[in-house]
Amino acid sequence: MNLSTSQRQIAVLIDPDKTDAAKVQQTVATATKAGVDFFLVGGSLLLKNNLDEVIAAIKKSTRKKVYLFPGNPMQISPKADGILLLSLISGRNADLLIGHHVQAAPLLKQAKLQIVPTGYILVDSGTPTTVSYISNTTPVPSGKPEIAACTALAGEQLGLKCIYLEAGSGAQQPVPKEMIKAVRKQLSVPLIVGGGLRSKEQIEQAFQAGANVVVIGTAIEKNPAFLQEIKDIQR
Ligand code: 1GP
Repeated sequence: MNLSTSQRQIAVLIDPDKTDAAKVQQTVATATKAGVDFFLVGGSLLLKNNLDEVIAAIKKSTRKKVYLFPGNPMQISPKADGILLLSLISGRNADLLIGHHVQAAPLLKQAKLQIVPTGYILVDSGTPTTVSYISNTTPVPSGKPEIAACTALAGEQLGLKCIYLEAGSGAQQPVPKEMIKAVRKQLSVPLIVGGGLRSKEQIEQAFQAGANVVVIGTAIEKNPAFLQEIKDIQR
């Protein structure tokens, strides 16, 4: 993955539970034509156990890179190009800070994936999201940009290579622009923003506030035609 603070990239999140091999090929082909930069694959549960199959289908439809965005340590596939190795630095759940990483380490080494050490910051979006429930952690209050900024800075000081500000998949409200700005001001590593982005304006606003990557999942699952609007996004 070529993450950089001077770029504005769009990533599409594919949840393998919400698609199948045929459907995903169509989505990915359309997304590639629309100028999407790379794909993330992962979900909270993976009820269908189809991770390898979905990544193989994506790879048939695009030459863009595919990165794992794992909801748990079982979601590792050597078919991907790399992995966002997430440490949930906004929470105080030891398993999500380091425990799962220990369990996954030997498998990850064998898989020879590009590893992107990522500080994952969960932000309150008004109502509980799957990630807040499953992670059993308290999100950063949305009106406290300074907490998010200090958390991101601590992550960078610990050596993490990027920060992901996450409102949660399907969030009612995306991460506020004031929080993106405050985090961007403190950071020198790339900033990924996702969760609840469902309009062209919200995505442009996230870029203007300082996001280097925006991640879109639910809006495309619900309305694949939204990919047409992505073409026109000001970057
Ligand atoms: C979730 O940030 C991603 O981890 C994408 O969220 O599904 O709300 O677009 P949405």
